[in-house]
Amino acid sequence: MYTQSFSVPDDAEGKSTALKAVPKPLSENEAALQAAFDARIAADGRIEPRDWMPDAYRKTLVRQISQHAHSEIVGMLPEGNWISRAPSLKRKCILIAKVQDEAGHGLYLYSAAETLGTSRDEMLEALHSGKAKYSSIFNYPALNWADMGVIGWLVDGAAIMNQIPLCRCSYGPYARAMVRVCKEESFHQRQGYEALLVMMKGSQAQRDMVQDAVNRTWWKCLAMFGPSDKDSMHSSLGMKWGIKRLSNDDLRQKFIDATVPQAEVLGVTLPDPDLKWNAERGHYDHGEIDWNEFWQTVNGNGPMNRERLATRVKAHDDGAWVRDAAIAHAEKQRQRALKAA
Ligand code: FAQ
Repeated sequence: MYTQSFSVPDDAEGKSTALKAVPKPLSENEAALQAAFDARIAADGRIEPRDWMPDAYRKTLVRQISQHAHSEIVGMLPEGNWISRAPSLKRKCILIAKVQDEAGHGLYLYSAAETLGTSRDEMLEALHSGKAKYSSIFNYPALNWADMGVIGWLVDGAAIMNQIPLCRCSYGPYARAMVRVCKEESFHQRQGYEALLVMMKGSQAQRDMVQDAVNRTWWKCLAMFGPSDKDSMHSSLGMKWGIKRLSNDDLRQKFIDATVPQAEVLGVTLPDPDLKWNAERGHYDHGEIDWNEFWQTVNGNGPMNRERLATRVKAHDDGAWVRDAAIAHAEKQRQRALKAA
């Protein structure tokens, strides 16, 4: 349903514009480095960890990649809760594999952020103290088994739509991590859709469960793409630097256009009375997202924010012995290697 063949025009607006504001005058050497950076970005080249980069570019990447990593590992929690209640061995195996994949995505992303000079401990401390953000979608409860299918279909579907353009992000380690993540997310999306197709062929109670999960999740998924373009404070620099390739609203629209026909095949109703095909625009029109609720959730006051953070902190604390053991093992191996040398 979603593929990595999606491409972004090479003449994306504003991409070749050089950095506008520089806080203090640059030395001759810094000016040359800045010019080389600007030229690389303008030519759609990749920036690698050892390359010089402006502080603001580094900071933006650390912010976005670490938030993305946090979303992957907090995103394990709603599905992790359902592993013990999966309705069959097959569904349990699939769910375990999916949740494990999300941990792997977190790992690739933390590693990508580490290449920018931020330690894993610093990032986790920011998450656990509530300073760092993670995707709003994971602050809502998963109430029935159909939520597992809907998370795959809609949440992973929205995540892929946002992540495919990131495969062409200007920062090499982030772009490369995204290629693998998107391949795995594609499996996640398909398994969710397939689980829902099976439920929709089952009893009326199963169909009602699917519709209920769709009703609760649809609007939250649309909000995953972030505030509308006029309120998105980071978009213009993100686009200029080739980190973001498409705007929040454009990605949201692409997701809606791709998802409506899938909902029709599935036989569910998307809970938006204003959702209508607009032949003139060549897109679906849709209703307004409740931005007040979105910001409440982003700022820590959604239905599950406190519980998700408490569970994450407990998991981290409970895992201290594993980290200690891994460090002790690595030290033992280092000593052995030293002795043998
Ligand atoms: N939730 O100026 P913008 C997944 C914040 S992965 C919370 O538009 P930007 C896999 C934003 O950070 C899902 N906060 O910001 C999975 C900023 O706050 P700050 C995660 C949000 O960066 C599936 C402020 O609002 N994906 O689901 C949200 O240009 C199933 C202003 O926003 C990524 O992270 C939100 N929804 O655009 C796992 C993709 N939206 O930092 C398990 C990478 C915005 O100033 C199960 N990230 N904010 O404090 C991005 O593409 C971008 O960062 C955006 C936001 C598009 C999310």
